Amino acid sequence: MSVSLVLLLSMAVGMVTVSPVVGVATPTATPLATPVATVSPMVGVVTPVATVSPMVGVPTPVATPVATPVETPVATHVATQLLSAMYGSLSSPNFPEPYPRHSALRWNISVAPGYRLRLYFSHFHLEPSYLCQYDYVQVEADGEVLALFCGLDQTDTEDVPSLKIISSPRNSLSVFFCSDFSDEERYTGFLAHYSAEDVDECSERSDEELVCDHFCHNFIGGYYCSCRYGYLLHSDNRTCTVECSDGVFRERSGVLSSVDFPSPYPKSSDCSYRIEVAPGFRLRLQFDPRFDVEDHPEVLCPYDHVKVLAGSSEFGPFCGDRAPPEIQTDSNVVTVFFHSDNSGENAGWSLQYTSIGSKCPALETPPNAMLNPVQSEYSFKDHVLFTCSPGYRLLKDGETLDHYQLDCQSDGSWSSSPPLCYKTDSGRKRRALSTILTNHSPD
Ligand SMILES: [Ca+2]
Ligand SMILES: [Ca+2]
Ligand SMILES: [Ca+2]
Repeated sequence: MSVSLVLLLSMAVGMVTVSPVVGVATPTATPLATPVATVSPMVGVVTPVATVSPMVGVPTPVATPVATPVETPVATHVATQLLSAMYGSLSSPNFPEPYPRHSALRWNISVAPGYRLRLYFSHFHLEPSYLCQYDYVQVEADGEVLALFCGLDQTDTEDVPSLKIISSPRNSLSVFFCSDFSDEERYTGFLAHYSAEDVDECSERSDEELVCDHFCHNFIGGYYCSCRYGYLLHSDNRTCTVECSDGVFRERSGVLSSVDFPSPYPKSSDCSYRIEVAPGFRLRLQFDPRFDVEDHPEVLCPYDHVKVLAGSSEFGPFCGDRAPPEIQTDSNVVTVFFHSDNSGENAGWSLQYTSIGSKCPALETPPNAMLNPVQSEYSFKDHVLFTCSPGYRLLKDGETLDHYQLDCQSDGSWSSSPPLCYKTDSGRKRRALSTILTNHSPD
């Protein structure tokens, strides 16, 4: 029986022919089956992994072939059957009669995605052997061995299926049956049944992520997702996104935040918030300390981020759990961009914006003049009224005036240059009227 082991090992190490290992070249080394069923198809069909893995547990496999093979092995052709029905059965050759020696059969079962396969054996009667070296049934899925069975009863080294149900992780399953050269006893083989069953994707989560962002609906053969009111299902059919890019903030100050702040913000969303105040004002942004935007320990904001665009200046990207510092822009138009990817639960951000006018340069008080109001600094929309000390009158652009107003303009410049005060002369003819105007002028 070790000859079959030699055969399998020789296949595992990639040897194409059997005879050099066996050392007994006889005519019967040629396959007895159809000429097509030569050694090569066997080597080609039985993948090295599948062949080697049941052998892994064999102690000192190299030493075993030393036992002189008495019988000549016959290379076996692996007959492969493809099964795609939603249910069915499979059995050893000649079942319920004893199975022949030198058999190798494979059933590849595959159904539509959204199903998994259940397999169980209603009859199992194979030649027993230590670690199932001789005759065995191996169940595989996605290249992994799910089970290796042989024998009649469960032992320390042999596993029988009994009433066990084998479930495939996905929608395919492969069963491999192999019998070696010896059949000194009669074994009736096996009968197995399989059926496809729905995968409940909604209750089975993968990769720590919910299958659906909001609501999951299972159905036979698949599932679908839906979103809470106010959200839209993203084109990934999984995450729920929002419309968040319309509307312009025009008030001089205000608050804006990520959707649902401080509840987790929507996934797969690209939001832009535009703030637009009158020209001459400069916007200042102050983030709420409760800042929480998904980040990465090494890469700068690869998932979600906030960015601020103000004129030609860009601030950010910002992410993490620390609020960005106050942002003073030079612009009256600011756009706040917020991008979120398709995973994670983070509280988001909120910010308060204020606008301050452009500052005008400090004013020097001309001799004998008075300013009202007197401030340490003046900004857009501030006004300053000039008057002259008693006995003096204003002269501006060749005109004599009682007072003169300067406006701090949107671009941070004064509307004109300051006027001058000059001492009144002896124009007595107009004095009475001038005095009234100068001293009592209410405007
Ligand atoms: Ca056997
Ligand atoms: Ca389903
Ligand atoms: Ca995220």
